[in-house]
Amino acid sequence: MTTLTDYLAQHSQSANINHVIGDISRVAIQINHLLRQGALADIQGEAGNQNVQGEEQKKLDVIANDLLMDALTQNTACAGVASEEMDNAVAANAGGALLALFDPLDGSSNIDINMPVGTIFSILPYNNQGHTATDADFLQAGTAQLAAGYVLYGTSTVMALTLGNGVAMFSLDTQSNQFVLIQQNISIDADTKEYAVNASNYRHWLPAMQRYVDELVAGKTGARGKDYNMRWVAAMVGDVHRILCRGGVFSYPFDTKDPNKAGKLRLMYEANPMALLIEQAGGKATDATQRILDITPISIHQRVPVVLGAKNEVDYIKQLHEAAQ
Ligand code: AFP
Repeated sequence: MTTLTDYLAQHSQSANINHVIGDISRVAIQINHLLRQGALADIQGEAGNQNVQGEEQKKLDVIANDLLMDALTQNTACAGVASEEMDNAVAANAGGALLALFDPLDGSSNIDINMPVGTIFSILPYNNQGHTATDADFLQAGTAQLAAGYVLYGTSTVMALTLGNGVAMFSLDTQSNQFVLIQQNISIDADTKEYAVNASNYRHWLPAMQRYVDELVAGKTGARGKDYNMRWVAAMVGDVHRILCRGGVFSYPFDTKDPNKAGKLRLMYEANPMALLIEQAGGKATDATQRILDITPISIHQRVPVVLGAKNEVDYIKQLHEAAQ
């Protein structure tokens, strides 16, 4: 049996990264416990306030955020912490070598209906050691990430982790309260017959995305010549996990619903960590035309269209978008 601690000791060169991932895993175990208690732990329902994105916060969004913030701001390796739920990054230990970013509870509309939710995290180097970290220190492209992953609270609780050299998966052993390695060197097939997209936004998409989904819906009778299946978890963690397990393509594409938003998902603590995991498993992650990991961020809460998963399918979507330009 290889625990997460054993795996980090064997595969990571950095005690700082191990320290941060260790704290994230301990908080994930606490969040898991609260989720399993459900209504009995008074974690369901609205918190009664909005986050910086103007979204209603759920009680568990706030609780999960506070638990991660408390742990990571006290972590000596962390110079700063940024979260979906906080307007600005929070400075931690100026001597720290790392910055941590997270979405404490992805898919929070799933909490009250007993569906999967997750925690997403990204770890960046801190290049200004000795000084108090600010938002500007976080504005590094996804290629700079030193580690990234998620914890999926599903039928079992699973962590997917990359240290930039492949993807490993760990399952939470609720007897010993430890994450235990279940799979390494995860690899996504280049082709797929399964896609994930919220088709209720169809009328707001670009013609290239509409054409792509039209072709999938046409199945054997259309240009792609094969039938496709569709799945939508409404928590990106769940959809990305399915892709790491059995392949597929996921998109939250550009839409014109709100002209101020380039897409729904957040670059720095949703798209970037997922893009690193997907690439490390042999897949691709783009905004439809450009590699997600190459995007230079201009704000910690910036949004980005996302197309990720099976390499050939992501390339095909890119071709359709480029042909339409
Ligand atoms: P939250 O950030 O509110 O938890 O939303 C989850 C999410 O950002 C992403 O995880 C899902 O893929 C997507 O939203 C679901 O969005 P729809 O509401 O369009 O189904």
